[in-house]
Amino acid sequence: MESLILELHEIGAVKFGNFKLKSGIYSPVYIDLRLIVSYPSLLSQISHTLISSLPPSTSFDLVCGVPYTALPIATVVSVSTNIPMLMRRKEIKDYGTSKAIEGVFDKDQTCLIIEDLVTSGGSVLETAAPLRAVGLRVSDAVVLIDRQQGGRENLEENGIRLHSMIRLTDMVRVLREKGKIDEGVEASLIRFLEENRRVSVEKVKGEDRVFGFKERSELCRNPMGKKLFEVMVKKETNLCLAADVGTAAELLDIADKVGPEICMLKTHVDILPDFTSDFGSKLRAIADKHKFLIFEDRKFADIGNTVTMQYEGGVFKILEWADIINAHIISGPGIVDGLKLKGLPRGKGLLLLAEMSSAGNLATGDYTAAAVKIAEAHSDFVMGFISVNPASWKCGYVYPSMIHATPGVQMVKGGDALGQQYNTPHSVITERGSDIIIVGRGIIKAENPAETAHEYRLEGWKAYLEKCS
Ligand code: 5BU
Repeated sequence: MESLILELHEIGAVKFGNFKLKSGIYSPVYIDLRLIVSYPSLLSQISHTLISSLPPSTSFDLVCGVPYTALPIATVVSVSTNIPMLMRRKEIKDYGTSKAIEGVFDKDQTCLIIEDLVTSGGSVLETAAPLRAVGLRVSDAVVLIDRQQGGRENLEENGIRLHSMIRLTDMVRVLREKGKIDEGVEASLIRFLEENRRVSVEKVKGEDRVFGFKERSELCRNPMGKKLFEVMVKKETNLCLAADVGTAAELLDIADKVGPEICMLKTHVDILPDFTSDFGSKLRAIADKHKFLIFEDRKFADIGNTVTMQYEGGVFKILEWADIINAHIISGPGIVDGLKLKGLPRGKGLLLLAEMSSAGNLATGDYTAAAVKIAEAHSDFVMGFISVNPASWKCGYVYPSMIHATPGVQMVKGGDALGQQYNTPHSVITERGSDIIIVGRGIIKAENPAETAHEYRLEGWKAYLEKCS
């Protein structure tokens, strides 16, 4: 290890001074491992040592390097161990097959992530998300240098064990012992690490670009989530109409009028006095005509066994016609298992209620974080969340494949007499970090709902484009 550290210093991959990092903080040390491609024997030595430094209990079927610096390391590891490699695309092409993960794999295989340097762990998580989204297991990551600034803890919280070959403090100690740096530099580095013990993933990611809907559709494991992203991109709309009208006849009428403007139509089927068994097929015909998805806002909340019956049976037979449903997590993850049992074989999707829009609601903090955990453990069926302010969530990294839909939206901020709270489309999409605006009375009570829907659609989409740029 000593000779490796000395060689990295020798080639100028480790520099001391005052450097501005991606997170905005100043560091007395800068490490640039991109150089190693110019030193084949060093690259080979690093790759061999990385793999032999793993605990013997670490098992994996595939390796994947975090782009770009770790790609050559992963390649050498793959060639020398004969373990197949995958590649994660940073930019997803919009032609050809447009895959986020290149290479051959089976679902449920385990993939080891290889990285050159870890600070917060944000880059490892960005690679873990699309790997997990296609059904691979990611439980370990191996890194050449750990800057000891919270990466290990941030990754642990996301179910990834970090194995590091060299810790920054060890590297600095060796360099000082070998007379490459003096005690003052070592002391300033130790002070720096004390002061910057934990760089949050958000801080580092804050400077990263926002994933676009097209890219995110490639990351979806749930087919309905993928479809929704695709509809949004194709129709250029992130508007969902909450069709809370008095009768089924009125609902079908407004669905046809507003259909061209929306990506999704939200129903409360149990408020329709004239519901008949052909309601579903009539609404489906309109949805197919205008290419939007149907979301029944049923808010399931019971135990797994009961919700299977509520979903499939009764008068409404929601499973037959709704593309998307939602559920509270108050009863625990069994509710997702129950709904999944019926919905997944038919390609349906589920939104979990992570937050609510009404004043004084209890879906906050740890409850919201629990919804995220459950969603990520069931990302084959859960396509996203009902969210109100996902930008404020303190639960760390949320898969970009998860879609956020937000109710409580009107052109002006305010509320109703029964606790509903409204935010504007712009604030919901840009400041609050959501993807879809759900608008009810703002459209259905307007004089001309189709025209008003058009205005909401423009506002919502403009805000999305602004966020991307
Ligand atoms: P409004 O007319 O835009 O206030 O209608 C909002 C719709 O969204 C309505 O159908 C509610 O049932 C639904 N909703 C909500 O307002 N707040 C929530 O937290 C959830 C759903 Br979940």
